[in-house]
Amino acid sequence: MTQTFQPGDALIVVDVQNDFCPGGALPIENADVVIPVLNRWIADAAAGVPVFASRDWHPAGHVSFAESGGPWPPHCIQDSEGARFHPDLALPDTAVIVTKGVRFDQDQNSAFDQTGLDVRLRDEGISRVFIGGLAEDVCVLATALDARKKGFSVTLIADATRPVTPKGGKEARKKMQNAGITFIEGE
Ligand code: VGL
Ligand code: ZN
Repeated sequence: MTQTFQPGDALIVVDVQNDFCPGGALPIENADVVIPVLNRWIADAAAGVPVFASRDWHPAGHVSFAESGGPWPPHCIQDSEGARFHPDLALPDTAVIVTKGVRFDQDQNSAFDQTGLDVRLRDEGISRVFIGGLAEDVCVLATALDARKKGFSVTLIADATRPVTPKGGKEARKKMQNAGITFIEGE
């Protein structure tokens, strides 16, 4: 690790769910590569740094699905196998689950979008968040930008995230850089 946690930090693991991994409904290339990296950060957080894990959790026929005019194939349908966290992700029992994408009328890419996560983090005295997970150009991007907007310091764990497309990943990094987000490698 090039950097370790300090008091006031939290780890946010974004949408490491079966459907975003190889073999899933919306697979991201090399998505599973992020898991061992995240597991090292999760282990490091055991010293007392809270871990938050967001999950995409859509009702059947969600507005973001192609069948409803949205951009994505059906994925992360509530209670389905594809919506489960990847079995290799070593989330602690104390991990706080942040559920999003449940609205019938709009998508929620950010873990901060109408979840109250910012309030929860402030209540816990958190001022800096480390973010990794899937996908870099969709939900990780939206979550990281929102975290900045809410006033948190944000560090992206660069080798703990993968984009849907390489081009999207490049653009996402630019946007995050412009927003004052710091990038580090996970190991
Ligand atoms: C996501 C596409 C659709 C993500 C969620 O978690 O990045 N991507 N829904
Ligand atoms: Zn989704």
